[in-house]
Amino acid sequence: EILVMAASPSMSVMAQLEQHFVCHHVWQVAPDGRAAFIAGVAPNVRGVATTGMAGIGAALAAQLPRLEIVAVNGIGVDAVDFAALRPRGIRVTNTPGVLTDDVADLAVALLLAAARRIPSLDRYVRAGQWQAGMPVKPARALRGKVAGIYGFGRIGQAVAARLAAFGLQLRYWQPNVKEGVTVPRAASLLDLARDSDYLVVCAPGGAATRATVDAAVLDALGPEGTLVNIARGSLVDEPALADALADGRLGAAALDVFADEPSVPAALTALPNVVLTPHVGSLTVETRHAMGQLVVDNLLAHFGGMPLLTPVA
Ligand code: 8YV
Repeated sequence: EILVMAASPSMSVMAQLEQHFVCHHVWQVAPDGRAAFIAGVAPNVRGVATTGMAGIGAALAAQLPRLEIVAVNGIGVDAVDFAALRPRGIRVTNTPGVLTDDVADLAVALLLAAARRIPSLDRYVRAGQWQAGMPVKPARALRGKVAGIYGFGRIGQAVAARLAAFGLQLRYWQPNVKEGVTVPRAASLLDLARDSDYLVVCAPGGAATRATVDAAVLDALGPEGTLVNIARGSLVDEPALADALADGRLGAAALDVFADEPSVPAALTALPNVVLTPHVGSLTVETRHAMGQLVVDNLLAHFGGMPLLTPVA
């Protein structure tokens, strides 16, 4: 029996889960009834299929005495409480690789949307301001500018490859040196921000990166700088970001992820120089199918006594 925390948009994935497992669909239950629902089925649950954002906390894990595997439908495992799972030998899988291109595409789309002010120009056209002859301020060209990539894993490198085609110069920073790449590494995150016109956050969430994009980093990025975040909201000091944008100490921000999803601070939604999307980096038909298939295949491998396809070390 498995707990399914969220629906997959892939019908085939949902059908396969139903075919192979007794599924308890937590997402079908109204939020205020979920605790009782889980308590009712908990004794027989041996697997959990969850999202990158929801993960699994210590409280839920403690409720599931027969839990063997947690299959995360995402790359980020920052919401998985490994301290609660490891002593019990509970295995964790995620979905690396299959979402890289779509997440990188969204990072570039957000960067372009902020740079060319597409959302506010869309509002301008719809509001009839073009016909009214209202002036449009010219944007800044991308070519020759510097994009700094914070976190140079699969997604960071895919973002860099795309941005190179726009004539942007590239730098990256992460704590460990990436071997075999031609993009230069900055000496620190602060240096990366200082050198960059665009800072693209592609690093994992979790305690090690929490609020590392702080007021000092945002000030280093500066009044002509733009922050793009497709990783986790936890990496950014959100109140400091809203202040920097409101004061004009930071030029713009384009954000797919937030500290406390699905709430987005009013201080951000009120600003015109902010582009917002609701955590949709991997939300394409193709990628969500591939992610869901990995969830299914990892669960089948585990319960079939086979090696996991994509275990988290
Ligand atoms: C999804 C994600 O939002 O991969 C991740 O870490 O955050 C996203 O792909 C989520 O995990 C979908 O289940």
